[in-house]
Amino acid sequence: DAKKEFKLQYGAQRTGKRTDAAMERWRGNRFGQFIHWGLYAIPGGVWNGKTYNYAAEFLKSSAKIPGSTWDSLMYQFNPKKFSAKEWARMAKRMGAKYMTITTKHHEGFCLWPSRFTEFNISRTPYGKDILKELVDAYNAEGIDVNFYYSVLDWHHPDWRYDIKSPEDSVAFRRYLDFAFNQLKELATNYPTVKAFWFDGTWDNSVKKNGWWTYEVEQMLKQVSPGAIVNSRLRADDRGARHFDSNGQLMGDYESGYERRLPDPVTDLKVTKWDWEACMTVPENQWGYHKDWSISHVKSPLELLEMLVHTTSMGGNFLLNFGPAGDGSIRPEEQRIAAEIGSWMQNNGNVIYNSGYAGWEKQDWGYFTAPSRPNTLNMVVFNLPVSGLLKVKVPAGVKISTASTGGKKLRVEEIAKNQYLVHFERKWFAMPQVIVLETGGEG
Ligand code: FHN
Repeated sequence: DAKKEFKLQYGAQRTGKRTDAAMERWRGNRFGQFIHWGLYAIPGGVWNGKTYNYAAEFLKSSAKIPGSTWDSLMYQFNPKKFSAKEWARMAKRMGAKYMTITTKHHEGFCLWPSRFTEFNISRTPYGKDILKELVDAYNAEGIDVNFYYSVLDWHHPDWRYDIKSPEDSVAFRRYLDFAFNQLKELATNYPTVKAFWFDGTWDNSVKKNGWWTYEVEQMLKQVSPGAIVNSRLRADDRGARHFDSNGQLMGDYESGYERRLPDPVTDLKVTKWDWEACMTVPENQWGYHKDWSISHVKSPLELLEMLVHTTSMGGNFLLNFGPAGDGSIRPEEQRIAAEIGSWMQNNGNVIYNSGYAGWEKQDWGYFTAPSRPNTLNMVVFNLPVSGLLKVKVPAGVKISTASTGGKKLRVEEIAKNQYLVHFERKWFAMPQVIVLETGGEG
């Protein structure tokens, strides 16, 4: 049955993964820190004494706050405890290799002194270019910086959710020019930026203007050679998002996994392309919320398991932090960074430059494949009480050795394509890594 191919002007630009150095670096980084910071950090989910349980960065809409009231929060933005260097050091200790920051979230407030709107950092009591401080501090720690940009904009008068009249179309065209100019400004003024992370692109207005998403992608790559763009930006001629109407990924990597991960058994299709999952610590809070008792707060180990799970399927993991309005980072987030970091310090090699092994998912945890041939890592989260780990290998593959921390473990072939690795009968506080050396047919 012949599948209909659509002729598209604004569809995917490429089939298969990008293989240039910038993309290899992005892929090898594997672990990133997401930062949501804006005016919403000041009220932190609480308005006139009332706590709103929905996402703190949506407070303006949940508490039905008039635009002018919300916008005047700008005159309170003065983060006395902010230190870009401390944030960057914390990210470094956690093992993050890149950081993605909200230059502008849905509220429309800009963390950089944009010449296209007055609703920006330069008009706050803080006054300085906080984005530049962050870029410099993170880059100095060797961490790549990427820019999050919300196309949806609650502040701009020309933003439209849909185009229902000629007036809408004229206004929205002005908005698209504004956003294009802002993005060009970001790419020009912060030349070390590595990637652009688009959000707020799901409305009909954007879907009806796929050409614009295409042109933005082209422009960013011209101004900032090597720039990487997420699939969330893109819509094609027919309004298809992420994947074009012919099923091809648009942008450089897939960014649809939000607060969820692909299933390691049934969603293996993701291993065919680059992808990134973004994750919150509480259930659904990206910006700072004062009260974290309103939902489950993930533990460092739950998050670490998600990082390993993501690596095992060839994806990047972007873990969100929501600093407070005063620029401090809450103790829960600091603990997460410290605990993940202590494990990453010894075991980061099973994450960085590692990916999908092509072996079946097994009960004790995850495989990750380093770039070195004939080597695989087992990252053990669920150690059986017997201390014996069953390893099912693909047909024709042999395990020659298994070791942990340089110490050899006994490996026993117990059936066709099945081995037993004799590990310890002991309780471990953190996941253990076993390195397998494998051989081919023989
Ligand atoms: O509405 C936003 C949300 O605040 C947050 O920025 C996330 C991050 O992926 N994106 C949107 C929801 O998809």
